[in-house]
Amino acid sequence: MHQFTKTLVTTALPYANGPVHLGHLAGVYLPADIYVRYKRLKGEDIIHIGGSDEHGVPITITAEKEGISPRDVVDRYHQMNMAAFSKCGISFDYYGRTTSELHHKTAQEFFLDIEEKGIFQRKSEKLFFDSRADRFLSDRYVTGTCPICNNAEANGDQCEQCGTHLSPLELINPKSKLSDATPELRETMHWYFPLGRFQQQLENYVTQHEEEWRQNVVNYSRTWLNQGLKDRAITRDLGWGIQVPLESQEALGKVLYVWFDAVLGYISFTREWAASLGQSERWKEYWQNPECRLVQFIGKDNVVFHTLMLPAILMAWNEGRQSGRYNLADNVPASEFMNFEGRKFSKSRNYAIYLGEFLEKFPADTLRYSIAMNYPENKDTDFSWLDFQNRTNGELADTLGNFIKRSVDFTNSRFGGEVPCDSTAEEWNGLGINWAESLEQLDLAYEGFHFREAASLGMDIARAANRFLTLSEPWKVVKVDREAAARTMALSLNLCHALSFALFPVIPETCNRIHAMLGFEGSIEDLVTPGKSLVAELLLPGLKTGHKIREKSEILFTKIEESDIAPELAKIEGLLADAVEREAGAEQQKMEFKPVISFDDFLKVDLRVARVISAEKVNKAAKLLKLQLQVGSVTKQVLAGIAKHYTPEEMVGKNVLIVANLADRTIRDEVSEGMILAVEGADGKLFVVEPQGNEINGRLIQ
Ligand code: B3M
Ligand code: ZN
Repeated sequence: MHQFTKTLVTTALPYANGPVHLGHLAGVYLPADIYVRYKRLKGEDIIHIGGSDEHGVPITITAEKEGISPRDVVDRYHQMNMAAFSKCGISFDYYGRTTSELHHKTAQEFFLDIEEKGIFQRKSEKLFFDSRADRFLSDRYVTGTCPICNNAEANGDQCEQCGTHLSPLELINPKSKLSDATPELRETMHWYFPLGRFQQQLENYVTQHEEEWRQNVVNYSRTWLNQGLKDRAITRDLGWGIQVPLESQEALGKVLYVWFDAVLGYISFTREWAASLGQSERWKEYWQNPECRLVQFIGKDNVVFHTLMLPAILMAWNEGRQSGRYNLADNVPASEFMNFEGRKFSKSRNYAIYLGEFLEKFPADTLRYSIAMNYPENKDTDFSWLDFQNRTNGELADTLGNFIKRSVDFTNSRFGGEVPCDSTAEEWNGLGINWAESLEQLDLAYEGFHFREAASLGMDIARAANRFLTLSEPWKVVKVDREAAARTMALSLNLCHALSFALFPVIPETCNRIHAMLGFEGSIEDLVTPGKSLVAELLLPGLKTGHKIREKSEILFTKIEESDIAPELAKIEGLLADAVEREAGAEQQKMEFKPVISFDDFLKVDLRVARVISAEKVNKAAKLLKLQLQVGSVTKQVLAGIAKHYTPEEMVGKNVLIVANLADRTIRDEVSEGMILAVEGADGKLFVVEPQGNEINGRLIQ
């Protein structure tokens, strides 16, 4: 394997349009921080770069909703999120913002370089325009009825009800969110990045890392690659963002697409970090140095932007360059999601626990520990208040806290606050822990991004230590065999010491307090020396005879009482009740009948029986089947949203009922020339209406 001498860690830039919640923390920021802190303890050269994503439609929509400017929105949430991260102990080396001057400059440099190489394409297309608001409407500004499930409030990019990705042009009865006007189509020109031009290079890149990357990361990337990479528009008609840096008329009013700019934020912020140290060229040691390993922590919904889009932009930049070439990510540890009391976090429904609010009530380390123990490494996990309470009380307070306090107190009361003797490796192993093995496992866990395992290993040591102290009963033994009690205390104190290092990346503040109780000045970070691994040295018996500990112990964790979490549980019940009500409301709405129509209106509907002669899935539309139907002597192609309920094979040969005179519609570049009828079962399963008998040519007798 490639020998790296440095590591650059980046974390996804949260949109500065709302407070970060525990889901964000669990998926991205805590794992990154644990990793970075561990590597720092090993004396490695590593930096953690993050910041706010301050452009794009999510910001302008929030601004419009609140009646304030986009600038106000980002100022507010940038500060708020930075403060919450800091309170949580997320130790960024730099936390930037994409509205900074240097970031604008960096993104524009990239745009110009790629433009000058002639890589971009320009394409004119018709997009929705709101003439009342005098603006082009990007996807999220259009709402309308979903062509697949009939949800009347589908967004222009996606229908939340059925999950289908849509384009605004596919919506039925589109409306502008800005003015409620029916938008019109207007021609506009945009710059496109031809991802397909890099198809082969990107395939090689993914293949190279296939062994190392998580399965979900490889899968998402492969799915895109297998479908063939398409051109992507990288400019928008929007008043908020980074200007397209060209003088020409056609660039007027156009900004870079937020994802094009945001992924470059990692680079700009590293430059700003270097400048803040007064070493303005130092960022190159991290970005343009093959000996630096790039690790990008993200959530699973951001995978392709990091494994395909950013790499393609960097490949375009690197093209034709001997020097000044950028590194591509070596690993992209994308997490699954952490749910909250069995449901998805949802900012729009306010179903979330916000990090800042949480930390006003409970200490950061209790949260860090609970979340590390529920790290969504390769499957979705759940955060619940009860689990949080149990872990804090049972594991942190009763096991770890209790062990440390008893060790310190008893040494003070019976051994004058000094380590009474040295301990030996044999004694350590007598605890049932093979020390060398534990060290290796811990290293593999932290280095391999298995943070739940790392935290568990630490807690296992605490459990074994606590049990050892209890069973050794030094408070009794000291009366008959002082030397034996001394050995117990020496070993216990050394275990406290070892624990303060083993668990430091997960619960740093607590470990620093243990460090202080053991009689050290300053914090554990102060011991870090470049090139010298504290882990290797200090996880072994390190406190020698005569080492003075602090006279006073402290309680590391206060137990969480039922009354502490009762208001939180009540709040969730309220939120859950709201959700259930909303769902019931939606159900009710479905049962309301549509306005009465005349008999003549009904006769306009031409219902026919048809036979399915072939059926297949539709690319990129998980819900759709493409059916070829025999209707009398004619064949028709119909797209039906039933792929979740029937396989193509099951459909072939069926008689179905269709509306044969419905106007054609184009969905996913495919024409649909009718609609088949289906009914919905109680659990949402669809059943197509299947007329019985062999007569399929007949018109339905109405
Ligand atoms: N802001 C999306 C998100 O918050 C986006 C990530 C940018 S990473 C360059 O999920
Ligand atoms: Zn839908």
